Amino acid sequence: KILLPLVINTWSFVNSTAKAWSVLYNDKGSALDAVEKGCSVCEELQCDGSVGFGGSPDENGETTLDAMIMDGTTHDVGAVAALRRVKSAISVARMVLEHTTHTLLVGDQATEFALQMGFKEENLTTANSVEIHEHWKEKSCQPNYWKNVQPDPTASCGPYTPIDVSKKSKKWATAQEGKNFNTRNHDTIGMIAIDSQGHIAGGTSTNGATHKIPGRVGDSPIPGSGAYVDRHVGGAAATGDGDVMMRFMPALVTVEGMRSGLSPHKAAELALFQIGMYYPEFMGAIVATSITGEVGAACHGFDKFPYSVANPTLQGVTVMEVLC
Ligand code: SD4
Repeated sequence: KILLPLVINTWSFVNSTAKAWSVLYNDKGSALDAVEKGCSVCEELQCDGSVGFGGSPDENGETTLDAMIMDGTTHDVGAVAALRRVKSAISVARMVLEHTTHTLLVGDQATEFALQMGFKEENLTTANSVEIHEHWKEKSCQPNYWKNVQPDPTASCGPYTPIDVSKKSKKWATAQEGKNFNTRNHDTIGMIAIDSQGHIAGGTSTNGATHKIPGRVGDSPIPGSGAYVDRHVGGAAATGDGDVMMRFMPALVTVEGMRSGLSPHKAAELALFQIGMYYPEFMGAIVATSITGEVGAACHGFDKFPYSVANPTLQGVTVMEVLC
């Protein structure tokens, strides 16, 4: 049974899913447009503080962005990593796809490229990101990402302790409610869209890992890791501990699993299982869809993973959930 057009998206980022759905369904837009516009909504809304500006400050307090967009019809990819001072990471990635023969641009040079393409240079720091960074320094928490560094036993917070919720805005607190995911706040948007002609596209956008070592790039902008689409099979997108997950190319593994006959759910489960054999504690999740619109998801290392889907038989965007 064919259920197209389709959007599937990580977490409960329903505004993004709704935007992508409206591009496909109301505007009869392309899958690429749906992914770009859908993910852009999360960048503007700073979804969960983990997408877009003002979140996940690095050790120096700077927010940098990773994003990718992949066209399943042509197998073309555009991506940016450690993008500085430009807010619209996935749109810059789209420009890399449309206007260059490269796949990935990084750091300050990605910023220069964005400026050439007409994007605005802006400060990505906000009161919220300053607060997260200040809190981290104040409590003399150890850096999260150094090996062989013992946490200071006198520090009142360890590396993975969440920031003091009581001091946060109501909106922030609501966004965290019921969430039992990584306290490091790993909530990338990863989206797959298929238009009614069966053209598939995928994309990701994130501000990465909080307190990361400056220059760190996660899994999200890496094709096969953060997302992967294949016009003959389907697509998958990942979220979670990027440093670990990118060692296993889980989006590619999921798509290849589907190619060999697994359901989207089983294929995603297999991809995460392989990671778990090496890193039993890792936290991550995958959404997947076949090219005909059969969807599934899997997660590892926490309780349950919400994701959202839109297709013609669902009444608008529906949030689904899979147990880890
Ligand atoms: C990263 N994978 O940079 C991203 C963060 C993330 O859900 O997925 N959050 O590691």
